[in-house]
Order: sequence, then C-alpha cells, then structure tokens
Amino acid sequence: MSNLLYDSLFGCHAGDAKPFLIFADGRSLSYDAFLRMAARFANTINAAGLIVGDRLAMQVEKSAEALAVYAACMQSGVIFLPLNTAYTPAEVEYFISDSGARMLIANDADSLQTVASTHQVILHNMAADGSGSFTDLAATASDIYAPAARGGDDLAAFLYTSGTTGRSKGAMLTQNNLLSNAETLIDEWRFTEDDVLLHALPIFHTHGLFVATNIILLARASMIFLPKFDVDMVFAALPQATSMMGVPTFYTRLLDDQRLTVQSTSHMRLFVSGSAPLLAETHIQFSQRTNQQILERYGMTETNMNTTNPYDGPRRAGTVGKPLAGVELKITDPDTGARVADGTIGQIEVRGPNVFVGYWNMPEKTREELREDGFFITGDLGFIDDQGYLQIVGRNKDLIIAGGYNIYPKEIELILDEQPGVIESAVIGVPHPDFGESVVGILVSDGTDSLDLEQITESVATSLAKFKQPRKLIVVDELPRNAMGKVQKNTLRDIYGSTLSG
Ligand code: MCA
Ligand code: AMP
Repeated sequence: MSNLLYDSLFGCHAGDAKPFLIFADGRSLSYDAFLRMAARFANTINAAGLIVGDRLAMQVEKSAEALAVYAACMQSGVIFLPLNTAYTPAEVEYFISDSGARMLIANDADSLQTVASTHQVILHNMAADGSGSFTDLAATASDIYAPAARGGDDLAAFLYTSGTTGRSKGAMLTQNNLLSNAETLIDEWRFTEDDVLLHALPIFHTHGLFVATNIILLARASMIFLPKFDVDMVFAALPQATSMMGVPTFYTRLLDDQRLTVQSTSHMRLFVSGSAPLLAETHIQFSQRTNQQILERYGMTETNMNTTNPYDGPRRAGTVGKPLAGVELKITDPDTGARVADGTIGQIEVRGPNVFVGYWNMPEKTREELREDGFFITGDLGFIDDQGYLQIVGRNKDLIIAGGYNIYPKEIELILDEQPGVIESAVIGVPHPDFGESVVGILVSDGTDSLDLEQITESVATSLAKFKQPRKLIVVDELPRNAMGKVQKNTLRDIYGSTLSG
C-alpha cells in the first residue's frame, strides 16, 4: 500500500543511520531512530482508537518526539493539527471543538482536563524533553508499522488561521499541497544532502513545520534542532550550519549582536526570511555586515509558499521575488476581480498545487476566498514591478503580524467590547522595534467609572495568548469614523503609531 507523503518524506529513509536531528548539546538522532519512534507513535495512536481521517491536536514544546507525532500522523493517515504553545485553554477549546479532534497531546495537560472531558478527547501530556504519558505508552509499542494507504488528494493537516470575523478557520491541507511545495522549494533553494539547516522556528506553523522540516526530509539533509530562537544558541550552532530560515525578528536580533560578521557567516550558503515583511533596511544592513543577501519569500498558511527571490540572480530588498514553478499569481482589482496591469496595486491571488482545499466546516468562507477557478484571494495587496518581482505594499485584511505570528484585531475587539465600562473598541497594529508590529487597544468608555484598565488586562490574559494581548490600552471619547460609519483605523494608526517604538 502506498502513502504518497509518508513514503516520499519519511519512509524512504528507513534504515538510514544519517543524523536527521542534531541537538544543541551535540547529540543527534538518526533518520532510522526517528522513524522507529514515529512507528511506535503510529501504533499507539491506532491502539487508542484513532483511524484514518481522525484529527489529532498537539500543543507541545519543540522536541524530536513532537516531530515524530507529525510523522506518525502522516503514517497512520490521521490528520495532524498543531497548536501554538502560547494559546490559552479557552483558545484550545475552540480548536478542539471545531475540529472534532479525538486526541490531544499537550505540554500542560493539567490545564486542559476540563476541555478534554467536555469534548471527550483522549488527553496525553508531553513535556519539553519529549517525556510524558504519550511517550510512556508508546515505549512498549512495536516499531514496525505499515503506512495507511493515502494519496495526494487526501488530507494531511489542519492549520488554524485567525479570521476577520474573530473565528479561526481550519485550513485543510492535502498531502499534495505539502509535497508539491517541498519539491519545488528544494529545487529553488538548492537543498541537498550536504545541507545542515539551523532550525530555530516553532514547529506548530507552516514555516518551521512544512517549509523547513519537509525540505530537509526530502533532501535527506540534517537540521540543528534548537528548542527556540535564542541568539546565543544560534551563534553557538552557526559554525555547523549551512543554511537558516527565520522571520524578520530573527534577523534584526542577529544584527543587534556584534558576533554577526562576515567571518561568522562566510560558510553559510543561504539565509531565508518570511512570514512577515522584511524591512529593506534590514536586508541592506545584513548584507553590509555579512556579505550575505537574505533571500525573502512569501507564503501563507492556506497556500504554503507562493513566491521567492532567486537563488541565482538579484535578491532585491523590499520584494518577495517571483512565483514558484507551478504557481500562478495575478494582481486583481478588489472590487471587480479583474486582472490589473503590471505596476498597478491590487489584491494578490494565487493558484497551484500548493493551494489548500478549503476551510473545515466553513463552506461560505471557503467560497469567499477560494474562487471556483482555483485562485485564492490572499488578502495581501501588491504589484508586479518592472522586473517582474512582486512587491507587497499592504493588506486588504485587518491583520497584525507580530514576530511572525498573525493576530486578527476582531478577535481581541470582541473580548474588549464585553468588558465593563467599554462601549466599543478598536485594535490596531503599531510599529514595534523587535516584533515589527504589536497590538494597541483603543477603548471608548461608557462615561461611568466602571472601566478598569487593570481588570481588563487581567481578563484579556485569561482568554488570549500572550502575543495577542494589547501591549497598551488607551481610552478615548470616540473612534474616528468615515461617512459610512466605518472606524478609520488608518487615522488611529497615525495618531498612536509611535506608542510602542523606542
Ligand atoms: C513572544 N512574545 C511575542 C511574540 N513571541 N509577542 C508578540 N509577538 C511574538 N511573536 C511575547 C512573549 O510571550 C513575551 O512576553 C514577550 O513577548 C517577549 O518574549 P521573547 O522572549 O522576547 O520572545 P521569544 O520567545 O524570543 O519569541 C520571539 C520570536 C518568536 C523568536 C520572534 O515569536 C518566534 O519564533 N516567532 C516565529 C513565528 C513563526 O514561526 N511564524 C511563522 C508562521 P512576556 O515577556 O510579557 O511574558 S507561518 C506563516 O506566517 C506563513 C505561512 C509564512 O509565510 O511563513
Ligand atoms: P499566515 O496566515 O500566518 O500564514 O500568514 C500569512 C501572511 O503573512 C500573508 O498573508 C502575508 O500578509 C504575510 N507574509 C508572509 N510572508 C511575507 C513576506 N515575505 N512579506 C510580507 N508579508 C508576508
């Protein structure tokens, strides 16, 4: 029986003693040992009653074991649903209930007991070192597992992405979405088995999980698997690496460190940036300090990667390059959907084998964003410049990106609006020196003295992940509106734009 994604990424490495993961302390884990662990996990998942097409949610710190749960899901045909470790139990509850997940593996399982019992989910814990009830159970399971038969159109993963309505949407990704993108990127970025990728990204998002990990698996390369991005750990690991992928905050933090020099990076063949706009200034400073041109690319959870600057050829600061092989990209008028001329700003639409198949249980949302002809409306605004490169100039969606994490203001506004003494609220993204953007909440008081900023801050903290919580709350008499009554967030950004800088 064949399982396209599993066979292509994982199964082909059976028996291979080559290191797949290299840890900060110098230990390593071979491909073969990793696959044996994954097979034990797949047997454990099935023994718990999960079958092909069921969902398994995971909210754990980064470890080899966590990555092996991903492999085990691919092997057993169970749909993998990774969750940001910063999410609160209230946020996790939504994902569990919406997806109908049957198993939840969590770092902090104790805090999720109620969620698990309410939704009849099998709950296991997994600590940052990979130990816990799930790994214990798997210890005695067989390390032989015949992969479930799965093809390119079968679902591989659900990745939740926030929405403009405040309700997160589960993007359904097929085996072929993931495999086709990894195959293309390996060629575009010239990954080979000689590569050692410095992996400091989280593994619950597309960037660290699919882009970085799948490329390494497909190339039979190795990765230095750091628990998180930490400047000291990165400089310690850098001499062994050939390549690194990161969000812009990685690069600004490296630039702030004197150890970033031509010498310390001269052996590196590639630095990739994505998930948020890389300031042209950062690109230029990095190249002045290191002689290395960061390669910027553009992607989304729903589409994997869409465009990239060239490996050979000019990597132009402030641009995200050209469409990947097999990806069609057009710029359209947001009102009519008609294609606009090169040089004209419009909404970015993409089509190709990389594009997801829809949002779980949200056919209407799917229809709004994914056209019948297969083009996906990204919600990003940009234009094709005179050299055929895409330049992203803004967003047609109300979205904040902080340190590479997406934050939809609506989700926060819904919570702020419910607070005592608040009539209404507006949440905006303002420039932040480290995270690129960060969150500010503007509140309109009802005129009584029941509005209590401290209490609101506490209340928000129980509902929302830390990275979504406003860094500052400001009380105003009223919100600026246009003639249609729509809140003018641009005006708010103009007024409060420098609130968090400096
Ligand atoms: C941590 N904090 C944040 C963020 N991360 N706040 C806003 N935005 C963030 N991204 C909070 C912490 O809870 C902490 O709060 C305070 O900010 C400072 O934390 P610090 O220790 O400095 O943060 P860190 O642990 O060093 O993390 C920063 C980071 C990390 C390294 C930039 O956020 C990260 O690895 N980001 C990568 C995200 C990513 O992989 N995105 C890809 C999405 P306090 O001190 O008050 O407790 S995939 C995607 O977008 C598409 C597909 C694409 O194109 O790739
Ligand atoms: P996500 O929903 O987390 O996958 O984030 C996708 C969004 O991140 C895109 O729609 C863009 O707005 C943004 N993004 C990703 N890469 C880039 C980039 N290189 N430059 C600007 N924005 C980016």
